[in-house]
Amino acid sequence: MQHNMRWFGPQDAVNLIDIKQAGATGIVTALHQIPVGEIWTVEAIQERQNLIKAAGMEWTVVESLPVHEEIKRACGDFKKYIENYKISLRNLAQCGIEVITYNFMPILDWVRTDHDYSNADGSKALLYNHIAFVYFDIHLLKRPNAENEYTNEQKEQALAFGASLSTEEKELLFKNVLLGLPGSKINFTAEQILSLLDNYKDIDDTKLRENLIYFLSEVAPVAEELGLKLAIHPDDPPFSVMGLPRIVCTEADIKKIFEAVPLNANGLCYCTGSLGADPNNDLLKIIDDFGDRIHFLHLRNVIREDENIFRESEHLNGDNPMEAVMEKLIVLMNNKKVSLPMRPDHGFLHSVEDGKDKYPGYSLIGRLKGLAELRGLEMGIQYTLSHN
Ligand code: CS2
Ligand code: MN
Repeated sequence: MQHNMRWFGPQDAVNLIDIKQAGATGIVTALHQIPVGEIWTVEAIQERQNLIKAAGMEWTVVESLPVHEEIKRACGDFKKYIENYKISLRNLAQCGIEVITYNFMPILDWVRTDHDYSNADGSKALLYNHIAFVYFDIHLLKRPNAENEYTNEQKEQALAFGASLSTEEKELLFKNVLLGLPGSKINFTAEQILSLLDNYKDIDDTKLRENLIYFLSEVAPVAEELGLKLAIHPDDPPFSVMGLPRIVCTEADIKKIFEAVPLNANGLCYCTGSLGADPNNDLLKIIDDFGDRIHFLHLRNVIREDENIFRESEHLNGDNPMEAVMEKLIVLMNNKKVSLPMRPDHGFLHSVEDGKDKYPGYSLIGRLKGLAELRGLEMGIQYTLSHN
């Protein structure tokens, strides 16, 4: 397994040297400064690559080469953006970067209602509470139609939840949900999000899937020819939010995507945290069924408190069977004689870094701990397997 950490680039408060000292050999990053849809030039890629090389590591995975909203909606200049995407892929291949992560979630990336959930030891974690989300959707965002999409019980619970919040807590909830895209620190405003949501009013799951398949039928052959591996990130949370279509939530969703464009380059970012938030997803079966198409690993854990709440937990302590996942991944890699890139995904915010300017989920210490634990688990399993 190849050990990586995400770095948001020169604007990241975490330095490359700290990532190196945390034990990572590879960096997962993106050119966040380039507007979505524009071409990543060889010069811009090499500039970032050189920074990483100078710190003694390698840029192993792109996360993400983002997909323009017009591609997701198949409208406007989407054909031009797909051509740009292909050029960026060619440029990345020219620079020797092989794994490209992306997602096909409309408008937002991951959604949490609480970015500062306090664990018993005082460290902080990201949490999603569906009742808080319902309150946000109906009473704070006031999305037209939201009322009709929830059950009476959910609406009552949401009202009671809202009544328990102070004005500041309501503002924080609003801000947490409408966090900008990874690498950006700009939150969406209500006006912005409502107008973006309106763009999706005629796009259901079937249509969004068609648009993804069209995109993949264009870019996956190019990736295949260039020896690149595309890795779609599952939706997080793995269900619809704000009435938006969602198409990468379950094993059945992944199967449809793989069958529609049957090329190895059309692969998965196996994110145990995102998939594991849905108890119906069998993480082990997904490896059994799609092992060949898993090109990148996001290893993290969640605790599903009840049907409404999940929160991020210690990497080896939660509802995901991490030991079994790790063993299966090692067997897969040993059989295929490959070393897949992995990163610990999110980590806790420990007190020592609290108050410092961090991207939520991307503190250094929390991820360092996750990486160290995962490496230890990997080494132990590898040792046991090779001595049996
Ligand atoms: C990441 C995602 O921070 C995270 O949870 O796993 O934001 C991921 O980078 C994107 O969805 C991939 O396109
Ligand atoms: Mn992930």
